[in-house]
Amino acid sequence: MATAELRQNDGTIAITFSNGATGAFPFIWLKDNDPAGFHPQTQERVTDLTAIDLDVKASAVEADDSTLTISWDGEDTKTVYQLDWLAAHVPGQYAADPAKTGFKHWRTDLGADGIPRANAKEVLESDAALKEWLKQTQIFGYSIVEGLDDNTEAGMDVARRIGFLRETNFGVTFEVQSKPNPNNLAYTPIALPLHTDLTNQELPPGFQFLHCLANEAVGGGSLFCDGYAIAEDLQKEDPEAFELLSTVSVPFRFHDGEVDIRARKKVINLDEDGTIIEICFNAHLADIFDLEPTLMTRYYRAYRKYMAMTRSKDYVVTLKLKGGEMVVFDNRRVLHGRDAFDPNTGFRHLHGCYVDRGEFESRLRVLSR
Ligand code: AKG
Repeated sequence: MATAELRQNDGTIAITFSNGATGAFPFIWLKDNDPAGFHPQTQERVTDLTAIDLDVKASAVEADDSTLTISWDGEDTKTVYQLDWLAAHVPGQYAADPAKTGFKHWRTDLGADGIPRANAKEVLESDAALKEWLKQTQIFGYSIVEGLDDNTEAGMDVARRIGFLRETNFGVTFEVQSKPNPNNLAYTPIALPLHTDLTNQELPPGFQFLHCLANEAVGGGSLFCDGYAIAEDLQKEDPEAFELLSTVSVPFRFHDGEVDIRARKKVINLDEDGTIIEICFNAHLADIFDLEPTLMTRYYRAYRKYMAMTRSKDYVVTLKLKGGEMVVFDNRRVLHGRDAFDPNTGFRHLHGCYVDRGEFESRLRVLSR
């Protein structure tokens, strides 16, 4: 049986739930979350917060096995809350989120053999397989789907199992192959050092899908590293470099005959708790740095250090994708690159698309219902 105590001095109701857990619920929060204030069909909040007095006061409270009933000062109506719902939303504690799987930061200890793998047919046909694959991809930041049919729709169909595709100036899907008149270094045969894509975008795409249709040329191996693991190690080894990369933004730009897309980004992005939540690193898209000279020199040292770490054998996992395999990775965490290849020795063709983190996480939540 839960117990509830009215605390007029700090404007809260203190609840001790039947399992011993406790929580303090501010009056204004309780009013804002009155169950009657949510649309019965859409579950969206329809309460108008400005219609509630900021100093609203509860005058009495009563708990039984499953509900908490509040009487409000100066009002005739009472509000009834489910205790289970209150227990799941204790202020100061993040509500459980099935999309937040946690991350395993990896270095070369994981190796190419340690990359999570999934079968395309299973992911297409089974929600359980889809969920497990998404979880592993989220935890490690990358995975390989194998057994794809030999056509450009096959990988995109797997991506659409998650959600809609993120369109960019390169299209809804894109062909990574050596092309005449390329507008992007990916469409040449030259080596691409480790990078995250489209750091010049206001919101760089979340998950990237590269379906290998052919990889017959000499060269063309793939490289990956965990940008979070590198940032974590940098923080320990070189706090000044970490501080600069996580507080100073620099300009990124992509421009061709059609577009001129620019954004300022920090290389290492943290949430309000200091947890690493995003890496933006792309030497090809880095625009002309415009920092004040003293800061510029310090920044270059930090930026170059992160770059050097992305080249270190301590972090880089290499593999050569085979036809029928698709690598999937969190583009805002895992850096990718490739070795140069010789297009005269064979055909190389990857078909790509993106799905943003929001769609990915939403699918994980819906599959966890
Ligand atoms: C990209 O499309 O951003 C690439 O880095 C291409 C990767 C590859 O060709 O393996």
